[in-house]
Amino acid sequence: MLFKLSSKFRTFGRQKKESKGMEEKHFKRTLITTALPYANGPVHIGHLAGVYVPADIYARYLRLKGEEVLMIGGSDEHGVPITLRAKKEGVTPQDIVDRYHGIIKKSFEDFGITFDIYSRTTSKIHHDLASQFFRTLYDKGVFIEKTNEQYYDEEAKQFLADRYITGTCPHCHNEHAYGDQCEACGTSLSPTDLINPKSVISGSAPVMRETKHWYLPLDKYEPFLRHWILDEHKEWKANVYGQCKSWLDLGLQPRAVSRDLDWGIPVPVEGAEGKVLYVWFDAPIGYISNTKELLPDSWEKWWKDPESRLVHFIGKDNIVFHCIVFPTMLKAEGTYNLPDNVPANEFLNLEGDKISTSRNWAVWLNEYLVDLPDKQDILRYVLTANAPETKDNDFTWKDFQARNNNELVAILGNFVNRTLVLTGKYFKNRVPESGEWTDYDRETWEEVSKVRGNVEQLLDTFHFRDAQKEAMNLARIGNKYLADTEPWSVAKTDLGRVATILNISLQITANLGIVFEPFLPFSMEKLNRMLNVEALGWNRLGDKNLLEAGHELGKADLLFEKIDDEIIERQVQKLQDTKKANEAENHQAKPIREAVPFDNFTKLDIRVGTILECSRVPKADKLLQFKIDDGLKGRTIVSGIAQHYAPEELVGKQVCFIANLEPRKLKGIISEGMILSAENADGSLAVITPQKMVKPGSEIK
Ligand code: B3M
Ligand code: ZN
Repeated sequence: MLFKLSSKFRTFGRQKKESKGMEEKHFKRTLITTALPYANGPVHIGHLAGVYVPADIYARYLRLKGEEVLMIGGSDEHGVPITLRAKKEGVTPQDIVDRYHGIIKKSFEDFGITFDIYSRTTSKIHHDLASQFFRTLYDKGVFIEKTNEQYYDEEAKQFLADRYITGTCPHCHNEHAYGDQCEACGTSLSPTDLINPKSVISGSAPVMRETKHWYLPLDKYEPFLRHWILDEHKEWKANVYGQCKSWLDLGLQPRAVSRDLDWGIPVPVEGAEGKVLYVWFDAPIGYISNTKELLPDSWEKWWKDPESRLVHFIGKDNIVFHCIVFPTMLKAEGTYNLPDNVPANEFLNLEGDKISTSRNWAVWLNEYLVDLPDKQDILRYVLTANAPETKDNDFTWKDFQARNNNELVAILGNFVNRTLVLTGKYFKNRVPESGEWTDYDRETWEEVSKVRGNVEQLLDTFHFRDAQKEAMNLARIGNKYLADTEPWSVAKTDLGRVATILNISLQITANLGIVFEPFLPFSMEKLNRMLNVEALGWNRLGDKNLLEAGHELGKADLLFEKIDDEIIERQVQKLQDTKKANEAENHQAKPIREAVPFDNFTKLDIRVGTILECSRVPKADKLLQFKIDDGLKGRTIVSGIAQHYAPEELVGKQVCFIANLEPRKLKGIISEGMILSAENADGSLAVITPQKMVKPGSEIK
């Protein structure tokens, strides 16, 4: 492949000015890596939108063009969050990663993410390679060794990683802040900032103790990084370039690449017992290990040959590690290529809120496919149409429905369907022979033939949403062509002309099958079956003779179906239930009201009574009517608890009631008092009963 840097700059703002004088680079092959998700939970739409769908579109596009491509993925199985989760569940970290690695891998397969390998960082190949990588840098004298003081749990006899310490946030006084961050106010913290620090393991107050670690001296590499990124990679996305620039402008500090932890890759030097490589040191090496696992004999050419191009797909929170830390490691090692591009995305929110694993605020990929089976492409489409490429974006179920119904069904599906149905009707399902083209036909084809260049330019510069829009534009051109030429009316007088119109429409349809393959692989496979063709390569995109006259088509079927309100409402309800459950969990008791004199209390006559009868009040869905044995002549009370109890549940139970409230008329019934109940966080009510049976009429004091 000939990859011309200068040609990409022509259209895109910032790069354009600064492209002068830059050399053209020639690459033979592209190595695509995707961030390794932590194996401590399933993957959700945020992962898919930010990393895996764009990477997959890109990989499929390059493969369709016949280029040499590898797409490398895997699970990140080290790090503190995994050990914390294991501890919480009372299982081993290995149990956790085994469980989620399987779930994550399957979700990616189900969504058609075409990894050449999806492996894991607990593999032996990875442990060996990461260990060797550290040792090479160590032997070269790259690291600084430093001893400093860190929190230590004397009961558990171990040093505490930042996440293993909780305490009060010095900024907002949230009592459950972590040693690295307060999730209530979002401030980054270090463990020593916490007021009243506590160990998550034993609950005891940690003490300071000396410990030795190895540091990567990022500061020494700053001049190299400044030049390599700020001068040589001005074509990087503005959000990525900008974040790198602000890190560099703040000045880089040495970063510890080891941790005191018993889960991870042991630090391979003497005197490092109980220490492992920091997860962010080993994880990116996972890209290399997984390539090596896939291609034991030829992996090096993908990583070291200057004609191999490295592209990292990641989310914005990983930018510093992929643009600054990992390149420094690679540079220090000395034999590897540096990334050519890092097209990081911003974040996807869900219905206006930040996606969160711990709050269960997400659309989980495995659950999506249970609720909406076979609808992978719709999600791929919506996530690309709404991709957080330049800023955070929001996923809503309403938008999901609208994009399916108004775009996939009404534009793409509709054009394909009309074309195939008309061909079935007028030409027995065979591609009709085209007659002479009119000026309008030629104009239409001119529009069609622009699509390829536009899509390519957008994909080459990682503008996936616009590229997909441009692909959809081809279906729009098709719809307009059918609407303008009206083959159904022309059929009454000139079947020869209809043949030309449908030939052109079918060629557009076959072109759609090519241009949409990277975006909607499942549906395009279906379309190819309907056209009775094998997948056509990218290089034929724009060809007006993809389908030969006389070629018999397959069976026409709907490419996409409308999604009803009901299905969307169910998904929205699911999220509302989550929100309610979260609110109930976070519910804080209301503050106590103003103090009252003791007399005010003694004025109230609160008694215990036994329920003799209970029935619903007609035409009042909240009210129950009670007959209560109050130890005297008995009384009637009406109470608004019908949504929380069935009448028969309560008969025979004892309740507490205010006996001297002035009687009130409710729905025509005189209520002589009020039954006491407690309101739960979720709004449900529980009537108050004495802890043991007492004589009806007993006073509450
Ligand atoms: N596991 C963090 C994340 O999932 C981390 C990425 C590693 S990429 C080498 O966001
Ligand atoms: Zn705080």
